[in-house]
Amino acid sequence: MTAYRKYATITLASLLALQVSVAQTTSAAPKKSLQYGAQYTGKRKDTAMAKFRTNRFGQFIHWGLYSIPGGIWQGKTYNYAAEFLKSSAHIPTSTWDSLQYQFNPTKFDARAWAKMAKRMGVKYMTITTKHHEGFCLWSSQYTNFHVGNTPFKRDILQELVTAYNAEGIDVNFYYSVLDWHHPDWKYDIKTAADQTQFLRYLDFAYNQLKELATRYPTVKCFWFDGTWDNSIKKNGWWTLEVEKMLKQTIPGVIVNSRLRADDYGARHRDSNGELMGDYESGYERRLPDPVKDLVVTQTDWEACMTIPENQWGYHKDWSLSYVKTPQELIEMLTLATSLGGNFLLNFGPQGDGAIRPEEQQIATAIGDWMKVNGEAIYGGDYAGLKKQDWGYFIRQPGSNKLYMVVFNQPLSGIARLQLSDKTKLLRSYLLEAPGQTLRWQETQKNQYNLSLPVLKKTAPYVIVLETEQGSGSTGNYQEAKT
Ligand code: FHN
Repeated sequence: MTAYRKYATITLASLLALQVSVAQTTSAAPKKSLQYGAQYTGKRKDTAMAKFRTNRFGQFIHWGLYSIPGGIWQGKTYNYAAEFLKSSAHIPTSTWDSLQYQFNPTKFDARAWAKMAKRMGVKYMTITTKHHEGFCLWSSQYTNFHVGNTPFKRDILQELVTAYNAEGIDVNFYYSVLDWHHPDWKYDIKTAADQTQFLRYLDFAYNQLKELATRYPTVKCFWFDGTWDNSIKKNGWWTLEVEKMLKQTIPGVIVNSRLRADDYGARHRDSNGELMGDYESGYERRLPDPVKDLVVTQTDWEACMTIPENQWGYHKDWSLSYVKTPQELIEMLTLATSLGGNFLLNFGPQGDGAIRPEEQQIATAIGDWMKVNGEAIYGGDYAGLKKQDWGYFIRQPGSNKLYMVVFNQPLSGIARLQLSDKTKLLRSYLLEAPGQTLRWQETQKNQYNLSLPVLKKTAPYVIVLETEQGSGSTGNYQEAKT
């Protein structure tokens, strides 16, 4: 028996008795004693996590056999996520898997992808090493269903890791535990035979993950997905063993919240409400509410986003849904930063390895903005100030600078700033024109009216507030008597 599997002999009775439901945790409820719950609380304080946190902006890449048909099968267009075409079009596994022999992305150029990503301003990239279809972008020794057994043959993961790292961009690995190809995958566990079979799959996945961590030691994070089925919820022990193995193999490596299931099948947060994994990765195609969701500031988190409404893999026809503009995506990145989170923007390369023109144009537009304004984003964090209509406050920890990213220019030309106590405004200027200082007037205690520049802007702009901490307001302001 694989040594790590000391927990695997949990009795079938306990498996079947497991009520796979997320226990509603209230603060009044006594803490449950958990074997597979959160291993720590709060934010990691180490340098590897600090780097992930200050990166703020990442590129997600979904690339696999699904990129070849691009959402169209036997002449019919399927308006659902292209990486789900196998199920949308009810394609038999044997037919789908034969796409392996068509995989020959002659236009794939890892260095060109990395240069585009650098130009866009991302600091990390997360690549689908294996998506739900089970096809591996590396020559895994644990399956034949991989890039080595295609006309292309080359080690795509190695080329991407080398090219992106050469551009100073960290590489993270997405890994789908859900695997449509593997004969031992199970969606649920109903019998002892089910568990015996599923343990064979869990060994396979464990070995693949150890292979990835050993073969590509510069990888910074494992981004798990496809762990929502009961079969995983009933094997929470395995999820903890995987996390421990990865962190022993690559000290400092980061694991997202989608891997773990606790003793009761709770995911993301354990049955005591504590986050499992190193950051919350449940914000998918949505962002937290800047006012209601301040709980996000208690842990690290990341929102992942598609450019069309719901296409992760390449879809040939983007006219089927709304496609977000660079400005909308810049606002999402800014919002995430203002709440102390990361933003992971998805690209779906074509089956031939080229990046579609629409994605290249978006990458360039965002990169143009980041070149001027990235200082506000990289390392930016929640400022602890009330959300304002004109846009977002961002704090740079360790500096006396506050950033205002203005999306909605007030008609009054004035931005009313309520800074925190003991914060005095010293100077304000446009980030893109530091010599252009802005006028302001203190109107109330720690409250300032800032005169905004009259700008004919078609893109958001950033104002820098240089402050002095520790000194309060200068004026003697009469507190209202009510
Ligand atoms: O089913 C997958 C989907 O294809 C995509 O990979 C996203 C990315 O977060 N995750 C799952 C849907 O939640």
